[in-house]
Amino acid sequence: MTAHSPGPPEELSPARILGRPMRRSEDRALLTGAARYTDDVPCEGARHAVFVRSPIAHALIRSVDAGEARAMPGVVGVFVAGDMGGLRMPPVEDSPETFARPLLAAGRVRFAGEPVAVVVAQTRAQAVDAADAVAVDYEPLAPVIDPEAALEPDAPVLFPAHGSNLAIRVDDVAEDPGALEGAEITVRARFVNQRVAPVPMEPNGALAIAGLAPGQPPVALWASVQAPHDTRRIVAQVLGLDCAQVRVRTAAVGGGFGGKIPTYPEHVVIAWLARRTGSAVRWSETRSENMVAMTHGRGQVQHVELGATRDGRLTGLRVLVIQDIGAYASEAATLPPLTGLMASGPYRIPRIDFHAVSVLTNTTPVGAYRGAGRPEATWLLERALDMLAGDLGIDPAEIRRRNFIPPEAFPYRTPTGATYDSGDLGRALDTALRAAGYTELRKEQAARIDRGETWRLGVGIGSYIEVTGWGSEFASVEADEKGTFTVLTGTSPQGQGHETAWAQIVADTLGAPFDAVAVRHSDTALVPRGEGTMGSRSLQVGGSAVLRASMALLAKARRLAAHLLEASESDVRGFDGRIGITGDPESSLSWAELAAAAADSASLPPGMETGLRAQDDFEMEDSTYPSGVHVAVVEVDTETGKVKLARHIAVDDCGRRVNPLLVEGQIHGGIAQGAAQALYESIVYDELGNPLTASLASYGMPAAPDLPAFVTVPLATPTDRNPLGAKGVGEGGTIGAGPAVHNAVIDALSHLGVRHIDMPMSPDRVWMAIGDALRGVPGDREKGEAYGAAGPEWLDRGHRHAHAERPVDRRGVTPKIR
Ligand code: MCN
Repeated sequence: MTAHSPGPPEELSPARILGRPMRRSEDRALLTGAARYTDDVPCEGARHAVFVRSPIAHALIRSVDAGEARAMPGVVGVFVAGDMGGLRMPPVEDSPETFARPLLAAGRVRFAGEPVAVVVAQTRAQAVDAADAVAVDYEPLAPVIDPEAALEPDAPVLFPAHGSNLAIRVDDVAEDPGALEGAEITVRARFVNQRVAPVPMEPNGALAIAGLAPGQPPVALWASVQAPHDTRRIVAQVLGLDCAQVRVRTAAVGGGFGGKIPTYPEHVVIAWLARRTGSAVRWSETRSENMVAMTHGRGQVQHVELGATRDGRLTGLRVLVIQDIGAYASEAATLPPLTGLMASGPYRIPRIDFHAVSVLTNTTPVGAYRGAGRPEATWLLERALDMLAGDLGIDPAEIRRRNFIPPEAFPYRTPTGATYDSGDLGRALDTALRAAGYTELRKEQAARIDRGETWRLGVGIGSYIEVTGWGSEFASVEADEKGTFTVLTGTSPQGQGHETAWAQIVADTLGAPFDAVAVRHSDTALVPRGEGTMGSRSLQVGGSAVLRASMALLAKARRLAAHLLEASESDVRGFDGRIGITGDPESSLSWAELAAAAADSASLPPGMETGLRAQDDFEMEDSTYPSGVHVAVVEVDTETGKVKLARHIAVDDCGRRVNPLLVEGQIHGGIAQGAAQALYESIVYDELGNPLTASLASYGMPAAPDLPAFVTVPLATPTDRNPLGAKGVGEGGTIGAGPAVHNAVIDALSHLGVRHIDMPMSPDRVWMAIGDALRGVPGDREKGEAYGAAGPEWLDRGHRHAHAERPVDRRGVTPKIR
C-alpha cells in the first residue's frame, strides 16, 4: 500500500489557506434565493409529468383505464409499463436479477407509492387532474410489512418466482460460531434500528430534454442526484443508448443524505418521455410523494450477544441482522456488509460471528441514509456495552476505556476484515468527559434522584469508529490568461461546501487568491468521470485528486517559467501568486502571463503540451477510519416520558481538517440527524402497508428549537491513506450522536429498572417503559432469546426453502461505502 505524506508543499503559502475556517462561497446564492434547483432550471415549453402511484401495498394490476385522462385538457399522453416495452432498472450489486424493478409497475404493485402510470400535460395542474382520472383496477394481495414476519414460511411472497422474501444472505464477513466461548457473562438483546426518511429539503426531481440540435446528446437530463455519472450510466443502459448519448447535470441540490444516491425509475421515465413525446418534460415530487418514493434508511432488527469477563473485558460478539430492504433490492443490499465490517467498533473484540439476511417487504425500498450501515453497528455495540456495564456495575466510561483499541495498536485489523488506520479513543473519551463535566453530571444525577425530582438526568456515551473513502476520483485544474483557475471535479455535492474546500486546496497549493478559483462539477459533459458524493469520501478522494492535479500544474508552471526566464528549474519557485526565481521578484511571471505563454506552442519547452492544465485520478487503496466520542446529556420527565436533549458534546477525529468551519457544520447536521432518530423519527406503516407518516405533519422531524447548541472539540490522528491526511466527516456526527442520546435516555431511567427502549424514544414509549419497569415487566431485550438460543440456525429452522434460490456468495467482495 502506498503511504502518502500529507499535504501540499509548504513553500507557497506563508499564510496558509488550507486549514482555515473560510466561509462558504456557495452561501450567497443559496441564502439570497439566487441558487437554481432542478425545478427552477428554465426550459420554455417543457411539459409536466405526474406519476399515478399505487395506494395499495400489494396487489395485482387487473387493468389501467386512462381513457378519461387522455381526453382531459392539455394532456399529451398517459403511459403504463406496457408502453415501455418491459424496460427495467438494472439490479443493484449483489441482488439477483429476479428483483430488477420495472420502470412502472408491471402486473403487480409491491409498495404503496409505487408508480403505475405517468401523465404528461401542458401544465402541472392539468397533469395532476388527469392523474386523478386514471382508473387502476387492483386485486389486493395480502401484504407483509414486518421483516421478521416476511421470513415466516407462510408469509406472502413479493416475487413468487424467487420463492421467498429472503433476498440476500451475508455469512462471510466474520464467521465464528464459537465466538462466545469462554465468556463469563453474556448480554443478549434484540434491538430495532427503525426505518427513517432522509427528508432532503429539496425533494426528487428531473427535467429531460431530448432531440436537441445535431452534435448535442439525444438526451439531456437535469436530475437532483448525488452521482450524476452513475445516473448517466443507468439511463443510457436502460434506454439502450451509449453513455456519450446522455448528458446528466445537477443544478443546486438541496440535500440528499444518501436518498439521492440511487437513480430512480422516475428519472429514467422522464428521459424516456422526453424522447417519446419529442419535448422537454419536467417532474418534481411533492413532499408526501418524497416520503414514499425516495428510499428510506436503516430498517434493521438486530439480535446481539456480547460476551465478556467479569472485569468487563470483551471476549466475543455474535450478531444476526435482519435487514428490511423494502419492495425491491436497492442500495440496502450494501448495508448489512457495512454493519458487519464495523461490528468491532473501536474495541478489541477477539472473536466475532456476524450474519445478516436482507428481506423483502411491501414497503418503500430501503437505501443509504447518513452513515448507511455504520450507525447500525455503532448502535448495537454501544447499547449492548451499556447493558453489560449495568450488569457488571462498571461505569459506562470505564468499560469503554478498558476495551478501546489503544493508539499504539493501530493499524489494527479486526476479525471482520477492516484495517483501521489510526485513532485515539481514550483521548477522545477523556476530552469529551472533561468538556461535559462528567463527574459533576453524575453528582447532579444522584442528587435529583435523592430529591425525588420528576425530571431525571441521563448521561450517554457514544464511541465510534467508522469507515470512509473508496474508489477513485477525477480532477483537473487549469489556469487561464485572466489569472483565474478552473477546477473540474468528479464529486457532486448536495450542500457539503466542496466549492469552498476545493478552492482552498488549489489556492493553497498554487499560492493563488481564493477568489480566483472556480470549481465546476456535476455535469457529465464537462467532467469526464466521477463517482459522486456519498460515504464521506469526497474530500479524501476528490480533494486529493484536486491536490495532486494542482501540484502537477505547479510543476508544469515551474518548468515553463524556467524555460521562459532561462533559469534552472530548481531555482524557480512560486511566491506571492507568481512563479519565478527565488528572491528576485523582477524575474518572475504571473499565472496569467504563464497561461498566455502556454497557449502558444512556440513558447513551450520541448515536449510540453499547450495549455496550462493538469489532471489526476486519485484512487484510494484502503479506506480511512474516522472515530470519536460523543456525550449526550438528557433530562427525562418521569411523569410524562418527555425527553429533552439538554447538552451534546462531540469529539470527532477526521484527521486533518481542510476547513474547520465546514467540518463543524457537518458535525452539527450529523448530530441533529442522529439525535432525531433516537428521539423523534420513524417511518410507520399500518398492518396493510399504508404509510402513516407520509407528511411532515406526521413524521417527527425535529426543528431547531428541539435541539441544544452543540459543543464540538476537534481531535486529529494522522492517516497516510491519502495525501491530504484527511478522513471523512460527513457522517461521523450522526454515528456518534444517535447512540449517545439513546444511552443517555436509558441512563436517566436505569435506576428504575429500565434496561432498553427501542427508538424513537417518544414520550409514550418512555412513559410505558417506566411503567413496565416499575411493575417488573421484562423489557425489550428478552425478545432476543430466539437468536440467543439457536444462533444463525434460527434462520434455517423454517426457511430452508429460501436457500435453494441462488445464495449470494460475497467472498472477496469489498462493500461499497455509501
Ligand atoms: N472536510 C474537511 N476536513 C476533513 C473532512 C471533511 O474540511 N478532514 C470538509 C470537506 O471539504 C467537505 C465536508 O467537510 O466540504 C464533507 O466532506 P466529506 O467528509 O468528504 O463528505 P462528502 O463531501 O463526501 O459528503 C458526503 C456526506 C454524506 S455521506 C452525507 S449522507 C451527508 C453529508 O455528507 N449528506 C449531506 N453531509 C451533508 N450535508 C448537507 N448539507 N447535505 C447533505 O445531503
